[in-house]
Amino acid sequence: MIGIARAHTNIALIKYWGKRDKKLFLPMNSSLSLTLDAFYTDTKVTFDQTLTKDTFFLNNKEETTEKITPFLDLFREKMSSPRFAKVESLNFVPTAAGLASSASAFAALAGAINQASGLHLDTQTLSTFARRGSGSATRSLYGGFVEWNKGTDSHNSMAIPIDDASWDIAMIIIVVNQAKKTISSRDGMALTVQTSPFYQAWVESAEKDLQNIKQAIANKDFITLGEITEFNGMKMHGTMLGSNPPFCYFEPETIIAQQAIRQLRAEGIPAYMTMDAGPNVKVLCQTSTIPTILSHLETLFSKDKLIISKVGKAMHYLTQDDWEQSLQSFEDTL
Ligand code: 2P0
Repeated sequence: MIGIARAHTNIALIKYWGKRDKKLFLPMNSSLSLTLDAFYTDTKVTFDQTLTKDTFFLNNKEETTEKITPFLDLFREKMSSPRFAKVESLNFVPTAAGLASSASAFAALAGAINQASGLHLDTQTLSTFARRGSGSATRSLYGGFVEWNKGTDSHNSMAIPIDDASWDIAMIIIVVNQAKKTISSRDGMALTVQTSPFYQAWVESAEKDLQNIKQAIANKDFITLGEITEFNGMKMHGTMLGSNPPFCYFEPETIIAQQAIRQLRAEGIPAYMTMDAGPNVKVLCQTSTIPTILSHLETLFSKDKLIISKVGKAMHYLTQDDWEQSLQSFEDTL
């Protein structure tokens, strides 16, 4: 009863910001993301009848199972002979990237449990389980452009693969600050839903953005894709400025990065930005323009603050040999 899976992280182009059901992780609006190749989590799950409790090792270090055990329970409810599990995870999302890893973490965990349990859930059903660990994990079950349809209930609030994004799409992450954020996205979105007078307008506008971005993807229209991405991300941050008390994730260097992207566009380079619950700036661009964009950004940021990612694949299962290799490459990065 062993399962091993890899899932990549994702960056939302149409953001998820607000829950209509906190327990079931049902979102207020549907969202859409790009799965990234550069950042992923490998997870091995072993159900073992000799264990007397769950255990969890993250990057070879034992951690609390307070988030893992309730997640395992969702699957154990369906298993004919539920057992405790040993969970081992290797996070290839460098702390230096300043990116949250909960999306790849819960998508990989869902995959590994699925294989170890023998439940053989299909990928869409699995995405509804990943959602219960962290909303953004819903989208990390698939590669390329992925929609998280908000659905009407817990069974159909799920991921839908939209396009494999194999048309010159890439992302550059500008690392402004890698420190842990002071307001978690979970708390930030809850405060926004409760207090921001802009929130209802956000929900309505995000649904329109989603329809428009899906059309742009269908047309492989990079400019429209980028314009909607930037418009949607900025609106999400606008709802936070209208919260009570107001809050903002931008830092001075966030603004410098934003100005650099606008400057690139003024020079005719198509590059568009999006920011999440933190100060880092993610630049949606075309693979072919990466050298030009980098040479401009390197005048403002050191090279180690600029991380390039191509498009990532769907969650997939790994062999024991793959796992040994992951352990080795993790050791090598230390
Ligand atoms: C997103 N974010 O769509 C949005 C945009 C951050 C800003 O999903 O409470 O860690 O675990 O469901 O998924 C980050 O929030 O929150 C997030 P929970 P999650 O990517």
